[in-house]
Amino acid sequence: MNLNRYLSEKVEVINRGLKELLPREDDYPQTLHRAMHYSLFAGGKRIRPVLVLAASEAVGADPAAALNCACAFECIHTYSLIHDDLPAIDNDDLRRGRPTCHRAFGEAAAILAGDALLTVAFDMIARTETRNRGAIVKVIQELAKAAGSTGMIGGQMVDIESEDSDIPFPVLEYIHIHKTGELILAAIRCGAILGGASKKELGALSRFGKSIGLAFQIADDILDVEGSSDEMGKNTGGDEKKGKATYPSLIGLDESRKRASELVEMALGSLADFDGKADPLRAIARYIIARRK
Ligand code: GRG
Repeated sequence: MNLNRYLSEKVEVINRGLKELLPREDDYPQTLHRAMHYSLFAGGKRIRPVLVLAASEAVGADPAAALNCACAFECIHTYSLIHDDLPAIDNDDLRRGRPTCHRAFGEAAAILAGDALLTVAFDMIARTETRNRGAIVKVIQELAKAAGSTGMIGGQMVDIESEDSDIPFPVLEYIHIHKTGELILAAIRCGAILGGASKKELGALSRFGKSIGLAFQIADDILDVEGSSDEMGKNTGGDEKKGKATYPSLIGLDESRKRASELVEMALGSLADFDGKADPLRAIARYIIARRK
């Protein structure tokens, strides 16, 4: 399958969905809505929403029913980037190839734009047109848990508390799984749930999601060492400067690459019982460690 074509088709659908579901840029209060649009439409890869749609397809469903949910994942991801870049956290100037939200709009507007993106995400899911309201409640629960204190925010907290200290490997793994892995896993689970996955399919897709979620953050650590700031659209080398524990800093670059490849192989193994409809998921898993941005 042609992954580039698949990704660009899906990104177009997702961007159209986001524009329809979000308040417009010129809606009052304009500063807030402009800041939300500025960060959302800055050219992110849209991996999480694409995973929602691809998981739905893998279980044989029409991905259109999962579009609102896909857009919600991108809103939550973008909010996390805006807040992560703030002076109180990473204090970064560049994101997705342009000045960070707080550099462009000021710190207060950036905090509020992040808050508003987090909130609107749940509204988007609630607005899904479906008779299966049970699935909607389940998806809201999955997303809230993955984004909250026992998921992404929890991982971020431990990450911040671990700066400039020698942490043991299990703590590093906790950070990666929670800060990044949980949202990726939830994107896949939510797409599958909305697509009507059986218990067995959901179990296999969850194993797939856990493996690629961790592989994604290991690849991100490697790219922070080896990637170019131009391609990444953000300043690389920041982990070392900030004294962050990463896979390369704890186990070295070669071992990190090996671990990421093993995780992708494990992910592909989890899809053994799926037919060609899971090919986009297979291709995304391989892309996660091959990407340059
Ligand atoms: C509430 C103040 C406050 C802060 C929260 C939740 C949070 C801060 C941060 C989340 C943690 C985070 C940013 C993890 C990094 C995950 C990661 C690898 C991001 C990059 O994702 P890509 O490569 O980026 O998918 P694009 O730009 O392509 O979407």
